[in-house]
Amino acid sequence: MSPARRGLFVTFEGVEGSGKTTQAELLGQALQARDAVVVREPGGTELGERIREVLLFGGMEIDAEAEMYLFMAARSQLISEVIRPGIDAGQVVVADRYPDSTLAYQGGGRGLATYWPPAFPKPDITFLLELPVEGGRMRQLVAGKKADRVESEPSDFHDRVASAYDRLATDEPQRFARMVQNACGWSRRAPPVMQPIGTSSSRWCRLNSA
Ligand code: Z5A
Repeated sequence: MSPARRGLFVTFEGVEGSGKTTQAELLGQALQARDAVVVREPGGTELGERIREVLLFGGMEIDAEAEMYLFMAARSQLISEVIRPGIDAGQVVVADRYPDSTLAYQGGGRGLATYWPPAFPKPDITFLLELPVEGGRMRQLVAGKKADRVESEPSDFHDRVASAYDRLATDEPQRFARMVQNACGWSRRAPPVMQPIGTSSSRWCRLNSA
């Protein structure tokens, strides 16, 4: 992280259809006064958009390691063209997916040994939209969205992706804000509450506070 850094870097993560694009755009609009820039992955640059086309809709077999490095190559270009200059210029940069996606999909989903390259800046905050896998898939069906190459993977792949996200958020609670959806919209998942002994009606607590 450069010492000249003045902006804010926010990322959205989650399984397909969880609402990342919707929320990233809404946040970008709400922060227009801070000259917010919203980017998506893979994509956001000419090179990145071409890699996106190859990775998601190219219709070819792609080796799992090659896939991982293509996602990283698109990201590297996005960082150098948009993310780092934006942060250094004091902008709010909002990214719809970032390296956590590679850790979850290629690491968790495909079982590859992957990593966060040290040169890739860390976000100030990462919103993890925790919608069940089936819920996200249903939304995509309702919206009539054509499944891309990764979305077409079987449901156990997407379950492993969701588990990997869970581990990532557990490992870095300072960076991740885990968001759950209820009738009123998205809200932050409350941390586990430690109840003082004696205030609980459970048998275990009553026995232990006696
Ligand atoms: N991938 C990877 O494997 N490794 C990587 O490193 C990276 C990506 C970066 C492309 O991602 C694929 O690449 C993706 C992961 C993989 N494949 N999968 N799975 P993408 O970001 O382009 O696509 P996506 O994440 O799978 O799906 P998406 O279409 O972008 O979904 P989303 O952004 O999470 O949701 P959305 O577009 O905002 O909303 C989906 C629908 O739900 C839409 O019709 C909305 O109107 C609706 N919606 C949104 N919010 C709500 C609420 N609150 N209530 C009801 N309906 C809602």
